[in-house]
Amino acid sequence: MSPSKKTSDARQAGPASERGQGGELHQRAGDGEVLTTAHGVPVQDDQNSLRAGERGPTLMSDMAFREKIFHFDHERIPERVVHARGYGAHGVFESSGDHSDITRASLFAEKGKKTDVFVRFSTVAGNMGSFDLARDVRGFATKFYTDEGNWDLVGNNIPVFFIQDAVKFPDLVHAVKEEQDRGFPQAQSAHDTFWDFAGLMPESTHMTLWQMSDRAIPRSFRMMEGFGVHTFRFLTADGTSSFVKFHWKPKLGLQSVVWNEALKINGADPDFHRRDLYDAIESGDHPQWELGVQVFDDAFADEFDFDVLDATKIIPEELVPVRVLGTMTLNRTVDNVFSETEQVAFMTQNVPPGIDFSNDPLLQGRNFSYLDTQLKRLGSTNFTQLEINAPRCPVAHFQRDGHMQTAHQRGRANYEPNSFTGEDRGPREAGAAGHVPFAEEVSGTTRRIRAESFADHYSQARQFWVSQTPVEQDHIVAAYVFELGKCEIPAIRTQVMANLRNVDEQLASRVADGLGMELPAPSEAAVQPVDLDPSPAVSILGNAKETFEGRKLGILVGRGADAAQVDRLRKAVEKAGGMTQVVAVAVGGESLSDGSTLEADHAVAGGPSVLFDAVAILAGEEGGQQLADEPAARDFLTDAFNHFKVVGLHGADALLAATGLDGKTDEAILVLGSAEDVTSFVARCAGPRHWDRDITA
Ligand code: HDD
Repeated sequence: MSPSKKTSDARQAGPASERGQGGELHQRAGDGEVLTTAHGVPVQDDQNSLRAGERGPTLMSDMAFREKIFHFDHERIPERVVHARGYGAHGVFESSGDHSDITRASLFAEKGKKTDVFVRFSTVAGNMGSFDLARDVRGFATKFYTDEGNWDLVGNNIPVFFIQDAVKFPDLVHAVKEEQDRGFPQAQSAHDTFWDFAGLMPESTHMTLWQMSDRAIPRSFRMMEGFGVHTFRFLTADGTSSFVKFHWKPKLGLQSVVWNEALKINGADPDFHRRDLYDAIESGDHPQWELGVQVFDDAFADEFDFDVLDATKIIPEELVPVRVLGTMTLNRTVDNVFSETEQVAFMTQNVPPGIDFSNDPLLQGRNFSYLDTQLKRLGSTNFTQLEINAPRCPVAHFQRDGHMQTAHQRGRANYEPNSFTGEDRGPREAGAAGHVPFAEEVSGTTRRIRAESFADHYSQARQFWVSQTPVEQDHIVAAYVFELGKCEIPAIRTQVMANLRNVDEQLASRVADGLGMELPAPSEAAVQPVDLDPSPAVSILGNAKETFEGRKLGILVGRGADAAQVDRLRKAVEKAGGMTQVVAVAVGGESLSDGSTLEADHAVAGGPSVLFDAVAILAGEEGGQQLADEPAARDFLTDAFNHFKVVGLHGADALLAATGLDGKTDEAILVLGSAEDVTSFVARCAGPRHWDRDITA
């Protein structure tokens, strides 16, 4: 036996799927046919506890009952202090080439090289049982099981952060979570304490613009970008270093919902994002992202307008384009949410050889924090042995014992150096083959200080604002109005508005108008903001992809709807890479023109149009009036209209009249009478929402 094997943890080899197949490592319900206790003793009767006499007390000798309740009483572990609500999936990363010119990280060594991954998406502020479509940042954490150890890229869907120094993280999180004296609001930043903190911390202004944009209400995890946020380092085999910023780009492009829609989705389907990911993967529609890096050197860092160690700043892609390193595909849902998604432990400090840290003070603080939190959550230093966290390469060390030790660490020596040989010797350090940190010269006086180069808090916020399309700007204004409108203390609004005046006068006055307040004087800026060139890459709508791939059409059918047309629609959407669901007045289905009955996926009362990217309403002979008489069907159309969606209609005159929308047709409200109509409708669905629609009239 090799030394490394001898001292290895038990569960190192092969992907989880292979390891699980023998059944030795994890139990599945159904592995055995007989119900047993945790100790394997067959259970006689699981319906009745053991009692003395028919109506007498339960007996302490009923160990099966005692054990069952004991385990149940201890099922919960602490939820994550942030990012508590998350959803995970397995997948694979495939390198697009040999990237050894910039990093020796083995996963990027050759074209086609595959590395298993596990991804957990999350909201930040809400508790585990909160809803998916909160206005919030989304976590995008990826564990790469590389052949030189696990790499955790623990990022967000927004490329900047609220604070520059990790010492402020507990304050930020306390401010955004439920207020301590009342226990609400849940899963939202729209309350006094968050905006109080944000207003008093001008460095958060840039991120609040992103947070007020549609980035914070994504249509799907599959349709959002991810960012490593910080500047990291890459190191080549000869020790040459460059700075990098990580980017995930979804193959499906970026899509968001509108705010009124988000509010309604949270009621209609609080699990909207997790269901979407689950359904997509289970149906074989595996989402993909390209992983890329912006690579730059010290010379660029020195001449860039901002400090590359400041996590409240981006480096515009127009200045440093993203170099693609490979593609990630998520192709497998979890077997058990607790075992995998809940117990997965991401830590920024997990990097393999070839990847290293910069001195970003936020990153440095994170590297300290994540290990701590795993012990708190998972309860043992041996959390690395859980299948979801265990590396899939040899593991060999002299760390021993601890709660829930599952590895049988063999051999005699449990220390080094030692003079044993063979099986008793244990592993030795790797030297240059190990994780060699970047050799950086460090000097300076010990001080608690924020560098001057971190002082400009507004210029990039302004750059973000001017890089948005007018529609996106409208949404940002509306979001500030909504959020600040929820603050009860006027002085808090005033402070935020004073900061916004340093971002853009038009933005500030539009928000002030919306709030019905006077504009305060601008706050004093440590550094006067400057006008930077716009960065079109940060706009969602400006970069929209013309496709219906991965999206969903809701078909509301009325009694006697044209069966052939329903069929055509479903086929055309499928061909376009999308999916369809049928909605009817009753979930049992609806009778169609050919006498057949079409089963529905939703009754219209439970399947509102907010669940779909576009809708078609095929009313049919008797269905026109039937739908017009049904309040939920009227909402179905009205909401689709108000959310700027593409709508296809046939035989829906009575419904249009009942909703007051007759006479309000526009280019995104299409008639679905013929086969050709179906083709043009599905083509239009691939385009943008009809933002020009006048929903106020
Ligand atoms: Fe963090 C979780 C992302 C700053 C401390 N963070 C957590 C998760 C993500 C991020 C995606 C969830 C991981 C999962 O799904 O399990 N965090 C970020 C980003 C940050 C950031 C992109 C800034 C660029 N975080 C940050 C700071 C600190 C933390 C400055 C503390 C100093 N974060 C934590 C934590 C969490 C966490 C308390 C809670 C649960 C966990 O780690 O595993 O340690």
